[in-house]
Amino acid sequence: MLKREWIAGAALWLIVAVEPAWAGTTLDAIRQRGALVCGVHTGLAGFSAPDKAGKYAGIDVDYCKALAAAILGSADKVRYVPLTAQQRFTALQSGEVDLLSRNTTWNSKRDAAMGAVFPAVWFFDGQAFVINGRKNPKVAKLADLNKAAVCVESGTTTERNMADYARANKLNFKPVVFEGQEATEKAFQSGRCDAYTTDASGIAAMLSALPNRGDFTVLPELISKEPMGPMLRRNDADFFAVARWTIYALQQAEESGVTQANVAEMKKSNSPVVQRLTGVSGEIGKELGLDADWAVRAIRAVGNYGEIWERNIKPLGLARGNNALWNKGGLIYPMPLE
Ligand SMILES: N[C@@H](CCC(=O)N[C@@H](CS)C(=O)NCC(=O)O)C(=O)O
Repeated sequence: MLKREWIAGAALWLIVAVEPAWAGTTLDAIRQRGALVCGVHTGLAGFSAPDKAGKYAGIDVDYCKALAAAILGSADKVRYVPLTAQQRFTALQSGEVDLLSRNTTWNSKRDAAMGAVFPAVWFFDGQAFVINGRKNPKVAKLADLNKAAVCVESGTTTERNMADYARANKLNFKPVVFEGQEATEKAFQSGRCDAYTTDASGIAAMLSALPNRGDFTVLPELISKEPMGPMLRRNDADFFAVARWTIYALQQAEESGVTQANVAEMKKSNSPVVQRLTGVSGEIGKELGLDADWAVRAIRAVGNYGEIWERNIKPLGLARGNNALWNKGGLIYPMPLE
C-alpha cells in the first residue's frame, strides 16, 4: 500500500511541478464555476456521509460549506466528490477536486513528497484497535493481541503504523489487508480477524452504525498521531491562505464566544479580536482577496468550531480531548487574527 501511495505522490508532485499555470488560479476557477469542488469521504459518520435526505453532512463537509460561504457567499455552492482512500490523491492531483476534506493525515511524505500542502489541523486523531469483547473477553490491551490477525485497509497510514508499533513493542500482529473501508469492516465484523485497526474516529463511526455495538471494545492505546486536515495542491498561496484562515476563523470564533446565532450581534463587540474576525475593523478579508464579511458568512453557515464538533462528532461518543481549545486543555490553537 505504501508503494501505491508513493507512486500517486510522485505523480502528483510531477504534475504540480510542471504545471505552473495552476499557480494562484484555484480561487478564480472556483468563482468562475460558481462552486467549490470538495473531495470527501464516501460515508464516514460524523465526518462526511449522506444524511437521511441524501445530503452530505459531517465535520469535513462543514469545512467545505464554510469555505464556500467565505469565497462564494453561500454554503450551498459546493459540489461533493465522494472519494475512497485509494482514489483521493489522484483526484487532487488531476484537478478533479479543488481540495480534499477527507480524514487525511498530515505527514511529511504527503507534505514534502506529494506536491501537497495542509493549511492547518481540522481534527486531531490517533490510530486505535477494536475487538469483539463478547468473543474475546480477555483482550483488554494491545499486548493481549500478540499473534492476532488484524484487519487493516490499504492506501492509508494505518498498516505501517501497526508494523512500527509491533516492532518497537516486540509484538507480532498478522495484518490482513483489504482494499476499501467496507471490505475491511465487513471482514472484521464477520470474524475474519481478531481486531480491526484504523483511526479512532473511523472506529467510532463504524460502531455508531452497528446494532450490536455493545459487543465491541476499543482498546485504550492510541499508537500514532493522526493530525487530519484539508489537503491542497501546492503552488497556490492565495487559496492556501483562504483555506487556512477559514479554519482559524472558525476556531477563533469558538475561543471568542462568537456563535452561529450571535455572529451578527457580535459585530457590536468591544473586543478587538472579535471586531477583526467579523470585519468591523482591520483588513483581513481584503488581504485574503475576499470581502469584510467572509468569516461572518462562514460562522453563520456552520457555527464555530465547537458547534461543528457538538453537532457532528459528539453523537459518536468521542470526547473533545486534543480537539478542545488550547486554553481548555486541548491542541486547537487558532493563530492570531491581525
Ligand atoms: N487518516 C488516515 C486514514 C484515513 C482513511 O483513509 N481511513 C479509512 C478508514 S476510516 C477510510 O477512510 N476508508 C475509506 C475508503 O477507503 O473508502 C490516512 O490519512 O491515511
